[in-house]
Amino acid sequence: MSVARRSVVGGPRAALALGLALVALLGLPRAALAIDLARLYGHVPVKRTDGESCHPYKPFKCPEDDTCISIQYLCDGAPDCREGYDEDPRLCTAAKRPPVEETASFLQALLASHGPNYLEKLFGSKARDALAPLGGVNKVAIALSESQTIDDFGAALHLMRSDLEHLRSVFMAVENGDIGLLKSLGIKDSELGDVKFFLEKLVDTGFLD
Ligand SMILES: [Ca+2]
Repeated sequence: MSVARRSVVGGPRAALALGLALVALLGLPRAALAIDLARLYGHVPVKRTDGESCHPYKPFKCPEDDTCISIQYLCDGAPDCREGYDEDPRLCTAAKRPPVEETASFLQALLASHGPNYLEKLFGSKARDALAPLGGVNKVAIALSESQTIDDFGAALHLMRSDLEHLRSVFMAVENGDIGLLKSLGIKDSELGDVKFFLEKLVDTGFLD
């Protein structure tokens, strides 16, 4: 997909000429011209040299260098930043997941409702004391956001194999539409919808692959 995009026939010069011709033909306003050209040139990263912030057309700044790229080139399968940061699997996985702060609030709400050891039912014995042995709620939320698969999640938090397999069985039950297992874990009827939605969102973004 991105390979085709990157082999624009005639290169940037021809693309510019085409863009100008189209603008002249259609009489597009200035703003449209700017957006058009930005998109045509989007595959050429801009190197910043003046220390100023990125141009609005290319708002994403690569962390390891001064290159700015268009949002469209994040996680598109082709590296644009030096070191390929824009294709970092953790970044690209997190982009598909609920925001970390949302996940953290969700876990906090379950702990507030059921007590500090409640999440042992999901994540196993290391999830007692409000997830302290796992590094705390935020660390677990970040791992849920960035881990491409449940095995990556287990590795990130050093979960025991048996705990990981239990968690996998919970996810698989949800994937198969079996909410009986969630109920058996003590999740309240009023929470079932949210818990199911949360787990499904992870499954939908490759957590069980
Ligand atoms: Ca890219």
